[in-house]
Amino acid sequence: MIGVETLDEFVIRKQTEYPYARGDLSRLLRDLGLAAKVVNREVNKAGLVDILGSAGTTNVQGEEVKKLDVYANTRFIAALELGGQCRGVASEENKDFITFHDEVSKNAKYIVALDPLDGSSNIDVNISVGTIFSIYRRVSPDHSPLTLEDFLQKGSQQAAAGYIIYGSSTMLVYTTGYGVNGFTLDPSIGEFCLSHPNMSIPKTGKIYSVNQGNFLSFSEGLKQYLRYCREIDKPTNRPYSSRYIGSMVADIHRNLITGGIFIYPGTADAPKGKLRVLYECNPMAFVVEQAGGRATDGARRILDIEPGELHERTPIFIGSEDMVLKAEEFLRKFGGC
Ligand code: P6P
Repeated sequence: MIGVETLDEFVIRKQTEYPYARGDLSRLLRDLGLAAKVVNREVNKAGLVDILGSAGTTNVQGEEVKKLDVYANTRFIAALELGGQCRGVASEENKDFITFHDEVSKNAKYIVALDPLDGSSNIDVNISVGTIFSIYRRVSPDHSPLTLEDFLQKGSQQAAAGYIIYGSSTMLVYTTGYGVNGFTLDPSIGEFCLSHPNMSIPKTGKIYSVNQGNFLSFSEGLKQYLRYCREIDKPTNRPYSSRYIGSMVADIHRNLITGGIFIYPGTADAPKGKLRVLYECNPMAFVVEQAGGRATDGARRILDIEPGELHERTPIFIGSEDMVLKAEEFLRKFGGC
């Protein structure tokens, strides 16, 4: 019986494989793992304590903020500040980025972009939600206050990225650019344990994931692609199955394991779509690319986008490489994204 390897043990073992690593990133990843365990405890008992429902406020996106959103945001930011490896955070829940000014964090070389609780509209109905994180090295001079440029880096510059999915089990999945590994929380010992080493997304799949309620506002190219998904064609395993949870982390995590494509496109009213570059699309794109998949805005690689603002949005087509390429083919042929 091989022993389980915990996230902390894995991160330390991996660190020894990179002689230049001082352990800062390792400690930062462990800080995120700790916050995830604390948030998981609240998510798992959300129905039992007064933490459900709205906080009575709206966030910078104008979206109603659920109490668990606020709790998760507070916990992750606190863990990052206390951990001392992070100089500052950009969060979906905060209009501007936050700089940590304590003596230890002042020397930190990493910054984090965070969606503390993605899919929060699902909280009250007990459907999986997630946390998404993206880690960069700061580009402004060490010890100086952070600048917006530190956060507006291309996704290809990420040092690490990943997500936590609070579902039937709670998993932490991340990459540092050397493959993707998944850890399942064992509540009996309170540790994330390596359960999905070297994750690899199937080159194709049978699942397409998009909010078809918006079908009439989709481009002609996307409409044609969705018709293609629904056609009967045994040799290509069509019709595909439509699965849409309304929680990006849950939809993409499922496709990472089974194969599939997740699409949140632009529309006439919202040409850049809904999902944010910094703390949703970039980190998920890094993970999926590292697992052998593809992530574009319908044409351009997500990780090549130069963000112009903290909460910038982009259309996203992400998942099994062959499925994303096929969708792009329809967009080129019939127009749109
Ligand atoms: P819609 C959740 O609010 C979220 O940000 C993603 O997790 C999810 O994929 C998407 O929005 C759902 O948006 O417009 O289909 O409800």
